[in-house]
Amino acid sequence: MNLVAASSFAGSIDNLVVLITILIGFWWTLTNVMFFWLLWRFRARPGVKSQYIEGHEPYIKRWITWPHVLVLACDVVVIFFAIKVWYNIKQVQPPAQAEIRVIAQQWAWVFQYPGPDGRFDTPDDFYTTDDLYVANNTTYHFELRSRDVIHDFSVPAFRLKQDAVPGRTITGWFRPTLAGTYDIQCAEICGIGHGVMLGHIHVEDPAAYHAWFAAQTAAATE
Ligand SMILES: [Cu+2]
Repeated sequence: MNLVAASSFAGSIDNLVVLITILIGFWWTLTNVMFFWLLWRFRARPGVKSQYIEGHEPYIKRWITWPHVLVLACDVVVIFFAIKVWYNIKQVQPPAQAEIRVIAQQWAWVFQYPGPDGRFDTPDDFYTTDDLYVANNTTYHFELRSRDVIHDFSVPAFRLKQDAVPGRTITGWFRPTLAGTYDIQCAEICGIGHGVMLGHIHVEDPAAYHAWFAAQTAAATE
């Protein structure tokens, strides 16, 4: 697991996780403190008879109702920020500077590069398997496909996860912001080799990437 934040939207997903952790942490702590304090405060003591309380009385019930309302208010806050992040990542696609096709299959990743003409399925296309090379600070659109069953293209360092569904071409985007090599994993059980369906994404500085790209293109069109 690589916890580096290496894409333009990784930070907003992390912020959402932190927000949820803080809200849940607050209620978890409060609930446990309350629970153990009540256990201690009303423990059995000689000569004190226990009361039978149903909890329907308004002065007792409000101890349930008010926290319940406050928790629901926290839910609304989480939903608001979740929709905002979802919209910015999944509903809006910033203009592409480069494109890549990701083809999942049992049990490997095939990456199709459009070549210098920038178009797929032309003679200058080239491919890599399990290793994806991209240029840093470049907005990529990806086309995600599957050759057989449902897979899931997951790049934890980018906070990117997208199902690949046979028969469909699913588009998405990412923008790497930190050079380095990061894991690609399949995040959908896809058969006996699911656990070894591992790849790597190599985020390179644009100059190094373009040199590599030119070499691949020369090899592809020879
Ligand atoms: Cu898979």
